[in-house]
Parts: sequence; C-alpha cells; structure tokens
Amino acid sequence: MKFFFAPEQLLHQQASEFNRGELTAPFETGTRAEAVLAALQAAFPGCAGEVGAFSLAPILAVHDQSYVAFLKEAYAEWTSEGRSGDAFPMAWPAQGMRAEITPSSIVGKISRYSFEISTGITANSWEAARRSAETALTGARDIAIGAPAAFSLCRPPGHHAGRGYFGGYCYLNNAAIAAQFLRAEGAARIAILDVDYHHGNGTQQIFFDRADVFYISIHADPDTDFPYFLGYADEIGAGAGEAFNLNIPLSRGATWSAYGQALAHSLKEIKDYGPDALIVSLGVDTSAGDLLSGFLLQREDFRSMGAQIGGLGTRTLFVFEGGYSVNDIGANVTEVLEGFLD
Ligand code: SP5
Ligand code: ZN
Repeated sequence: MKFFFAPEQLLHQQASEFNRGELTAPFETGTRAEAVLAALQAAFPGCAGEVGAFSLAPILAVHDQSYVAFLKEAYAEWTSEGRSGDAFPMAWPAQGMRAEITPSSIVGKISRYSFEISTGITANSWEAARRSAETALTGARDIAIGAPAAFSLCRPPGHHAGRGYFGGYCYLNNAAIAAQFLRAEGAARIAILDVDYHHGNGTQQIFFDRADVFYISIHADPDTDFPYFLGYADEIGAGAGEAFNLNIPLSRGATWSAYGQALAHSLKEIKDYGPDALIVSLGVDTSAGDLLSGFLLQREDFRSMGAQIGGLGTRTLFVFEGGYSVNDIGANVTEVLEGFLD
C-alpha cells in the first residue's frame, strides 16, 4: 500500500488556539503529520508516493466557489485591513439574524465562512489546505487506477469542513473531495466510514441528500462533545439520501467493547450497500490518552479496527483526520494499516 504526503501541508501553523476559555498552544500541528510520516516510513519502507498537482475542479465539485475564493484571499484581506497575527472569526448569525448576508469586512466574512472559534486562517492556510486536498486526490487516483488500498496523510484534516465553511481544524473536506473524484472516475457508489472521535459534520452535510455516497460515522455523542450541533442518531439523510447517513454516537469513556460492536454494525451496513470503493476518515483521536478526546481505545484495538475493515475486501482509501497525542498517533495509524493488510 502506498502512502502519500505533501510537505507544503506543514506550512499552516496557528500561533494559538482558543479552547475551554483560554488561549493555548494549538493541538493541530505539523508535528502530528511528521510523527505519522516517520512511523509509516519505518513500517512501509519504499511505499512513499509523490503527491500530484490538480486543477481546482475537484475541489469546486464539493465546495462553493465563493467559499474557495474567500479561503484563497482571506489572509491578504486580513492584513490589508491593517491586522496582523492569525485571522479569526468574531460573530455568527444566531436565530433571527441575517445568515444569508456576506459582509464585506474581513471579520464579517471570516465569521460567515466558519462555524467555531478554535480554527483560524494564517498566511499559508490555503496553500496547506489545497495540498492536503491534493494528497487525498492522489490517493483516490491511485485507487481509481487499480490499487486495492492507499493512505493519504492529509493535514490539515477535512471532515469538519462543509460546502461553504471551515472549522474543527478543517478547511477543505479531503474525504468528500476524494469521494466525489472517485464518482467522477466511474465508481457508482462510495461509502465513507468516519472513525474520528468527532462527528464529521462537513462530510455529512455534503452528502446528506445523496444516495450515491453513504456516510457512516462512529463518534462521541455531540450532546457532550464537539461539534455539538450535528451528529445525532436521528440524522438519517434526506430526500434521495434518506437511509444513506448513519450516525452512531457513543458515550465518553467508550472502550473497544462498545466501539468494536459499532464498527461491526457499520461494516455490515457498508457490505449491504455494496460500494465500489470505501473511504475511511481515519482519525486516531479515539485513543486512550488522546489530548482532546474521551474514548479509551488501546494500541491493539487499532489493529482490530484495521482487520475488520480489511475483512470487507473493498478497495479502500484511508484519509488522515484527527489524533492529537503526537507520541501515539504514528503507532496507532500503523496498527490500523497493518491490521487492514493482514
Ligand atoms: C479533525 C478533528 O479532530 N477536529 C477536532 C476539533 C475539536 N475542536 C475543539 C475540541 C474541544 C475539546 N476540548 C477538550 C479539551 C480537553 N483537554
Ligand atoms: Zn477528531
């Protein structure tokens, strides 16, 4: 199995993050990607692949044109309005306010195109996010031309990014962009299995009314965890997409006994759906000891996770999402991939 990584993804680096009422060091760092890269280089020598260049078309097949234009220009507008440091949102339209308006002020605009307070825009966020999407696309292309599996070491992550908004450390929805690309390359049905600790609100939004991409997520109950306002079990899809969205929220403190059952159920649903390709939004922030999260998966559970997914026998693209304990994430990703390949 090849793995793909573009070094330009390291260029994005926030100075700080607002979390729990305080400014802290950011959790989502380039050292995360470097840790996973080092582990993959050791475990899969000679399997590194180059990330290609793509036009914006596969990104614009998922994201609004106005949002992509905003992302490209946001930091330049921030500085041209006399600001320095990282650009952050300020205010969101609550009930009864004018959600359809896009203010011309950069602060208004950055708020309009975001959903939460911890994620900002730096001088290089666009470049890093675009290369992250291209990392996913390169893996998808590898699958499309016949590889049974690939791993895209994407960073910044993607699953919280919606059609027209960023947040949750995500700017472009890498898994969704890869899924749409595979559809365009001829796959009739795609399943996206999201095993990140957090619900992938962006991926759900993008495919909610579609039957050709089945989104399945196992995550912390949004009643207690980010992103709070999406990811409940009664969100099953709409219109043609009804029954093609499956949320399995688990309580904080979940161990493999609950998680493995949820995964087995998810995989049975995917098997019945019969996808031409599977995309795994692989967050390893489900690990016991993760800095942000509250599940208790152990090292060997990640191998079981990979083995169960491999049992499907479907061609599979793994796309990296969250995972914040830099000392564990390389080993946990490696376990998933080794379990998958066994
Ligand atoms: C891709 C991804 O995993 N994004 C996660 C975004 C989570 N952002 C806010 C999380 C707030 C958690 N606060 C708990 C702090 C624990 N010390
Ligand atoms: Zn996460």
